[in-house]
Amino acid sequence: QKESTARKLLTLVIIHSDGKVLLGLKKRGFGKGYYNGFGGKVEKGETIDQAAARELQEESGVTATDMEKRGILTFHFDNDPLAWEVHVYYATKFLGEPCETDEMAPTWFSVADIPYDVMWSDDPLWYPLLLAGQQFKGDFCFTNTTTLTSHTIEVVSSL
Ligand code: 6OG
Repeated sequence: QKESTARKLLTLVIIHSDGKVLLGLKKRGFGKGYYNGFGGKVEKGETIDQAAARELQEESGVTATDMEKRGILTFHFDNDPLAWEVHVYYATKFLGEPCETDEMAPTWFSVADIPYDVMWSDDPLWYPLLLAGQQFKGDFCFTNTTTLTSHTIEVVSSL
């Protein structure tokens, strides 16, 4: 992606520990009612890595100690001229206990029970790559905010 392309930068952290994935039920704002990893917008003056750590802490109460970037997902919404570039991080180790916050109610799911029917429709397309340890880039077009109309996804050797 060209550096000059206007876009919004966001983060998303998935914790995978003991065969389970930590997801939060979003209680307010964008994606309310969906389970998702923890994340949000990158703020002025912080790096993308710092934003990922901050949003994870704010929304779940835990601090990941082995977080690695694994994917870059670009979302195009028909009602937003700016593309959303979501940097996806993966971690297996963390400090603290997940706790419910104003934004998210955290729950552990076995990999076989990941609730894709109450998640964004792009998720089943890239979670298997993430959980298999691969790095990936994806592009997704949505209409009416939540209907996925087209996508491309590729495994990459570096991000
Ligand atoms: P806040 O509004 O909470 O940031 N996000 C998406 N995650 C998935 N899995 N699929 C999508 O498909 C998404 N669009 C946005 C990025 C929004 C959070 O939601 C994620 C952020 O973690 C369209 O600050």
